[in-house]
Amino acid sequence: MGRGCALLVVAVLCFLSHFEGACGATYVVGDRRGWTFNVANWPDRKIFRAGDVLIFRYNPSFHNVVAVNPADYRSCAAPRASSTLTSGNDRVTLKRGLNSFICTYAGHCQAGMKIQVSAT
Ligand SMILES: [Cu+2]
Repeated sequence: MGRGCALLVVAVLCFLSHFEGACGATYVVGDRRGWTFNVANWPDRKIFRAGDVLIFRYNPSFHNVVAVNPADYRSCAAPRASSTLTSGNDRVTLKRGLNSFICTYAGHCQAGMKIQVSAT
């Protein structure tokens, strides 16, 4: 099979199954500022797809990343059992639908350290 055909097959697989990692775009949350306060509007006017990867860059001494449901996103709360990302350079693959993340350090989410991304 020729190279062009192989590329087409990959493209079709991506389209059909949102192949994790193989095809998705990668975004650094907050761009140069990284994962920090007032980042909540960073997703505006961007188009995200399931399988795209978000990279959260931050100082792990002061911040973290917790995936939450939409209600907890609005109220800036996270269930105690939530798994918390703490590496300072965390990669998260988006799933279809709403993907919501907050920092659970006191007051940070309320200060806009939260993002909600809708992936198609
Ligand atoms: Cu924080």
